[in-house]
Amino acid sequence: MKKVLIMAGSDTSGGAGIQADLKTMEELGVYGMTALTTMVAQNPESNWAHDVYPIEIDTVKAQLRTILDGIGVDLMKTGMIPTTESIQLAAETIDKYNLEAVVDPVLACKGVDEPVHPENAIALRKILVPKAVITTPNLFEASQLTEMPLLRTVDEMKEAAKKIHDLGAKNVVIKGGSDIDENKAVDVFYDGSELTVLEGEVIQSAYTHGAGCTFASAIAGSYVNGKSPREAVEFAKEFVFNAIKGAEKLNEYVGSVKQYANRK
Ligand code: PXL
Repeated sequence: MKKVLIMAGSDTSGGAGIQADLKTMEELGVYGMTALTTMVAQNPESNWAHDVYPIEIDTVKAQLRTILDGIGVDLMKTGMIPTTESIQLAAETIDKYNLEAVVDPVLACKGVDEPVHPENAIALRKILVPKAVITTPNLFEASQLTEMPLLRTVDEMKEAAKKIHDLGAKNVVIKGGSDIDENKAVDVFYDGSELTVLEGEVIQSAYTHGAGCTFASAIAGSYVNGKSPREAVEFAKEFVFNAIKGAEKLNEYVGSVKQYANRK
């Protein structure tokens, strides 16, 4: 059984964050352990606004100690890390334990196109993304990491993937979703030698909360189980497609993807 350290935030509504990570890894037969960095609570009285409650750094360190000194892991996966201090801690942890890390450079929850904390974009760019074995930015995060305007074309995605690789990330997949072409789900993958455009079917669903976390965790889970980075990305694309296909509405604001829709 492969073991993964998930260093990420809790999505109280259950759809994204460590909840999505653990559900995804369970489907892949991977044992996930969590170092919680922050809690996100959504406010039903204010249009489901996302309020972020960072966890004290010593508490994060205590969780990392349990997982790394107490048990040990085969891979690390990062999600929402709310402060530059905790981003620094993630990077130091990778070095100290000589870990491979799948880095999902979460900067804001879905639908936000301004960084809530611009200093976090800089810290991810300078400190954490350079250490990734695979990193999975969406269009907004890729533009923040590269200091490019919001990406709008496949050519811009390719340029950004090369720039993010130049930062140090060994493999980069930029998630275009349906924002590049409304008829196709377009992602760009770059491993330092070959640029690949991955196209999939688009599902029109208003309830896709948690798709990004699920995608990165499916990459992490299949990579730690032995697939190459490129195979892991292709696997994850299909996994998240099925999860979105099975998505369900939870309330008037949000729904959730369904990882177990992948069960045979
Ligand atoms: O989807 C990004 C995301 C990541 N992590 C946590 C979240 C969200 C969005 O809601 O709450 C904890």
